[in-house]
Amino acid sequence: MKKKAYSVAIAGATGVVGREILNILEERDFPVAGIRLLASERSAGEKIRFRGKDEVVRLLEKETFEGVQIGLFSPGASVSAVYAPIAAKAGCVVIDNTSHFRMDPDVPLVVPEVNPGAIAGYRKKNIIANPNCSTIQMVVALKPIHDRFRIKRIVVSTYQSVSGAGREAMDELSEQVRQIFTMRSVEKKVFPHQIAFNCLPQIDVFLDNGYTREEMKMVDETKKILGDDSINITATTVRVPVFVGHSESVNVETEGAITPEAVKKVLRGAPGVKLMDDPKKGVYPMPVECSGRDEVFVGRIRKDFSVPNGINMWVVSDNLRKGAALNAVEIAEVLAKEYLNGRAKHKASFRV
Ligand code: NAP
Ligand code: 3JN
Repeated sequence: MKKKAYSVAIAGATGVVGREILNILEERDFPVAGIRLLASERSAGEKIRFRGKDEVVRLLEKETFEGVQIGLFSPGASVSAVYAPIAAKAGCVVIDNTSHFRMDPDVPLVVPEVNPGAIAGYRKKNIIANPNCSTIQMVVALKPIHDRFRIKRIVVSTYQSVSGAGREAMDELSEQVRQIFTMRSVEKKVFPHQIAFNCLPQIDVFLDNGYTREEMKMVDETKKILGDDSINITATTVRVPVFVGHSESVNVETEGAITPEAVKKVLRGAPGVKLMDDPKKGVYPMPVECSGRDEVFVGRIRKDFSVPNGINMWVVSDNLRKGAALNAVEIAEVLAKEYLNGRAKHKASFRV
């Protein structure tokens, strides 16, 4: 039987997340009947290649979503706040990569390996939220551990690459390295301090409680995705001079007795997880090896001797793929297969 195909819009198509979404739609042969690439007036008129054809980037406007069935959004939180409801009202199911709708009780926050059933809740607002990249990779690794040993407390520290902050942040790291090697003064536009050869213990703005917004996103989103408000979580998020791939040191304390061997056994067959754990042979996950890959890599699994039931581990994933674009496309795949198949409000009204 021929696969049903969908008209798809990408809002923020020229950004690092938008471009990765296009790559992944092609790679996974997502059934696209027609594609609409949307951005601001800065990029309108540019061309981006999709499936061997140059597609013109159009201005994101209120009228853009007529006849669109699935909208993959990454134009920034304030832009999604305005345009996602407009698209949703026009009958388009929006999968939004920004933080704007994540904690809305009427919007599901989904990682397909963890809570695919939550997708059904999209019907309330026609919007599904994609979690923050640091949250996604952590919950993919922790869900099987929570199911088996029941997590009481999580202490996480992140080492986040500059691509998490977008196109201009990547350019800033390259430029600062060049400036330093050519003895010029370092210019800063995106990050509050020099990022080249440095680590910044600040991602996003500081809140009144002393944490950054990125840290509180990890706390709040993890509870919502795991459906468990009782887990105690504390996070420290740090920007490091790596281009792609976020790393996390994750400490968990569990109700049930836990050993490194039992954790490895649980993670070995877990969806979306790849064990990379032979430290004496120098085998553990690192961003240079994990970027460009789809899995969440876990290594350095060891006992936390400071508590009766504790484990330490090291979790690495490609923040642009599983942390953003891939997770969004995987949500679209479940949505298309299990919810829209033959039941989308619109028939695809434009074709590539
Ligand atoms: P980026 O590389 O800076 O790209 C931003 C994109 O948004 C560009 O396509 C830009 O278009 C577009 N845009 C900006 N203002 C717009 C407007 N007024 N109307 C229409 N399009 C507009 O950033 P990125 O890394 O792709 O991230 C974009 C957003 O995705 C972030 O702000 C964040 O909310 C979300 N994000 C989520 C995760 C996650 O953890 N899941 C990770 C990274 C990012 P122009 O080319 O016209 O400027
Ligand atoms: O910095 C990172 O590594 C991830 C950043 C994600 C991000 C960047 C700007 C705005 C977000 C996000 O996804 O939470 C947002 C936002 O939508 O608030």
